[in-house]
Amino acid sequence: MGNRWRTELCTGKKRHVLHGRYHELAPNMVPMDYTRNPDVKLPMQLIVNMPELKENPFRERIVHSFSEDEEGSLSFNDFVDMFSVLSETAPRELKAIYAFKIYDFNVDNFICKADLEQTLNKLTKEELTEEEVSLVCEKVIEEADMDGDGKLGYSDFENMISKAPDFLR
Ligand SMILES: [Ca+2]
Ligand SMILES: [Ca+2]
Repeated sequence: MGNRWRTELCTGKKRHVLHGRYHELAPNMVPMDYTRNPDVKLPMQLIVNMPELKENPFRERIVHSFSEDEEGSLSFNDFVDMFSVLSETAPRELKAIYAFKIYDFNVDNFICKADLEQTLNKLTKEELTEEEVSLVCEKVIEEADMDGDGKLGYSDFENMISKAPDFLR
């Protein structure tokens, strides 16, 4: 993702507050002076324990979606991106792009039945039986899969969330 929306969504004061919080997570690693844009990344484990994420069943997927490495660690800019997209004022389209990344568990740019099953299991805290989950996911794919390849590409996904906006929360 480019920097355009980053600077639009998160400037000045907000960015300063986020820097304070980023610093707080690892005072020994994160310098207070960020004018030289130091090459610092904080491990996912520190970030998923923040109050905003701690209770979120998708916390690890969320952090991963904003990370540029395999481990899910976040630079300060990644961190700012994450809070910008999570904020209520983020554009819907941006939220949709990241929701797609978050639900794409095996990172193949499609949401297939297995991705949906993992999503649903997290959302329902495994209150449904395996069979029920399987049925619901089949149904969702059947209804949203516009090009009939049996899985959801991004445009199928957009179509699905326009009917079931809950997927964006
Ligand atoms: Ca996938
Ligand atoms: Ca499809």
